[in-house]
Order: sequence, then structure tokens, then C-alpha cells
Amino acid sequence: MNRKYEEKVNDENLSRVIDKIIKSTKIIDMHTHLFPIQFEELCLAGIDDLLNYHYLIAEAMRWIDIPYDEFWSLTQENRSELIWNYLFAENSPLSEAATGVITILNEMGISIKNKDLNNIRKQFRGIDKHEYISRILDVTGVEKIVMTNDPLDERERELLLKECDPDPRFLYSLRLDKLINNWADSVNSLNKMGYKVNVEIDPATIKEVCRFLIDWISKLNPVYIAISLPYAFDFPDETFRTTLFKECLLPICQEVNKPVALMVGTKRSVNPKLRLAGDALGNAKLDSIEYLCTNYSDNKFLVTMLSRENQHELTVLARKFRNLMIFGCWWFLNIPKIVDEITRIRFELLGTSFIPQHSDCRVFDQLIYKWKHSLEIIKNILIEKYEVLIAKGWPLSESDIKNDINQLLRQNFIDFVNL
Ligand code: RAT
Ligand code: ZN
Repeated sequence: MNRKYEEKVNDENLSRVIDKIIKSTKIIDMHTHLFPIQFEELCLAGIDDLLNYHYLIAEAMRWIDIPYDEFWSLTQENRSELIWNYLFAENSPLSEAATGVITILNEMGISIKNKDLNNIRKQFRGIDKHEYISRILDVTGVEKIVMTNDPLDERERELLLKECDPDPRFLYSLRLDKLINNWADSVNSLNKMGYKVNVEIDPATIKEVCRFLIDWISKLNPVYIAISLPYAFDFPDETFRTTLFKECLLPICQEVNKPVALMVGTKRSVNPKLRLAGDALGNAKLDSIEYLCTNYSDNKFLVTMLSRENQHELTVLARKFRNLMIFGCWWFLNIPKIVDEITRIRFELLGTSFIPQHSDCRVFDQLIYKWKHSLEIIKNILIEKYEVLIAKGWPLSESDIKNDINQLLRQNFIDFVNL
């Protein structure tokens, strides 16, 4: 920044300066479930996709008194109507996911008069998806979106293998949940794809899994290799997972210099009848992360955890290891109260050397509320922290603030993954 034109920051203009800088910083959204338009039905946008978000389904099914199977047999539109009815019309949309929908409608200039879903649908009709997505990226300041790409998902693999012009706004991440958490089922899929593997992980199988990883890393050039892990994750232990980590994932990631993203703390399928909405969380032990950071010091780990109780310990661990970058307020933690708490803990223990948020969006429009709500919290914390410095006579310039916000919203990620 040209210092000649930069504003001197003081108590009076602090809030405005931070606001201006946040609005002009191009965000890298480092974990989403979004796909570009070329991914056909996987690219979700608009009111019916929004209402069918699994966060809202879990909330609505507390009210909707029909059997789960019956709910799933309805059309997507009919499900939206039920969800709208219970979470927006009959009761107020107070939960974070429900308020999020209202934020989106507001920001996009959609009238919510009379809480009339059909009228809202009418306003979405005829919107060109290409233009709509560009408009959302524009409004939110998101420059790059990291997808979640699992080649063991048949439909996704089909789309990944289709030759098309890649959309430069999207980056790949290679997701290995099926491979590593569900080895027995993956054996079949890998064999079908031409990788000769056995259930017992023998040396030939290890070689083939490594070949699979190298093939997909070469094809996608992912920014990191990711896996979500149960709260009971224990490394090393006697499971297939440990063998796959030790013999395949960690050495290959080291060889290609890609970070491993570990998302720890899931308790999957607590209520399978809710499908994607049926997962919960548990408290994890951080010893395994410490073990990995210590014993695999040439690997880099991006880590987020799902339990609130794990956050302080995780932040302390990040003080000890340069190869550990903590990120995001994940899933059930992405509610204002907890985002505020976690972000404060991180600032107070790490300064600006962390990645405060990712969106985890599944529907494009969600970028609007997920980023708007989080940035508001980050902004307010920053205002408080800078006020303390200003009060002590610290000379704070606009470019100092710009540098800090740039680190938080993009550069820490860029540097860690070598983008
Ligand atoms: O937040 C979510 O949408 C969850 O369903 C999960 O997808 C989680 O973010 C994950 O990546 O496993
Ligand atoms: Zn996710």
C-alpha cells in the first residue's frame, strides 16, 4: 500500500478502516462441498437446495411428525415446503442455519413478505446459474473455493474424469474418507478401478494404494489431502487406518509436499435414518495429533476439530509445532457464540498465525451467510484487540491491519499449502 495515502488509524476510524479492508480482501475458502457448474447436479444453488441443507433437515425433523422413510420419499420441493413451514412460517428462524437463509434472501434482494415460499421461489426462477454464482463470489469477496473431491464416489469420479475446461476459481482437495475409514468397502472399488488390492494390507496392496494416490494427485493437483476422523481416532493403533496412514498417506504426502488435512471429532450415523443429517460429534484426544506432528515432522498438518472442548488444547498444540496449521470453526461449531469464543482463544494464543474460518458450504448461496456472519465476529474481535494496542500508544497503520487480515483470510493458507 502506498503509505502516503494511507489513513492513520485511531479510535475514531478503526471500525471503518477494518471494515474497508475486510471488504477488499480476497478470501480463500479452504474447505467447501461446492462444485462448479460443469459438475452438473452436484452444483447446488437456489431456495430449494438451501432448504434441503442437512443442517436444516436435522432441525426440522424435530417437528415433522412423519416416518423418516416417508420424508425421504417426498420430492425435494415437498420436503422444502415442510421445512419452510416448521422452521420459518410456524416458528421463527432463530437457529444459525435458519437465520442464514434469511441473511441470504436479504443480501440477494429477495422479498420475504408474508413468509410466502412460492413467492420466494418465483423470484429465484429464471436466474442464470453462471451469473448467479459470479454474483455470489462478487458479493462475498471469495476468490478461490476449495472443493472436496473423493474419486471413490462413483458419480464424482465420472465427473472428475470428464474432460472440460477447469473453472480457475475452484481448487481440488483429495478426500480420502472412504479409502481410509472404510477400507473393507474400498477394496472393491479400488479393484474395479484397476488397482489390485487385498483386504489384508500386504506389500503389493500398499504399492497399489500409493499408485492410486499418486495417480489422483497428479490428475487433480489438490491443495491438500483430507480426511475426517472419528472422535476415537487413535494413532498409532492396530487398525487398517494406521497402516494406511503409515505406509501410504504420510509418505506420499511428504513426497509430493502436500499437507494432510485432518478433521477430527465425528460420530457418524448416530441416527442413520436422518442420512447426511444423522452425524454427531464426540470429544477427541489430542495425543494422536501431537504424535503425528512430532514423529512426522516433515509432513504438514492442517487440523480442525469438531468438539468445543478440544479447541483450547488444539490451539496450545499449534504453539508447539510449525507443521501444524489450525483452521476453521467446523460444522456444529459454526455458530456465532462458539466462533467468537474459538477465534478469541486463537488470537490470544497465536496472534494471526491460524486460519480462522472456512465455509463448509454445500449450496452456493450459503457463502453469503457463512462468510457474512463469521466476518462480523472476526471484525469485532479485531476492533477490540487493536483498541487495546492504540490505547497503549502502539503506532498502528492501515497497512499493518491490511497485512493481518490478509494473513488470516488468505496468506496463511497460501503459504502453508504452497499455492
Ligand atoms: O458440515 C458439513 O457439511 C458436514 O456434513 C461434513 O460434510 C463435514 O464438513 C465434512 O467435511 O465431513
Ligand atoms: Zn465439510
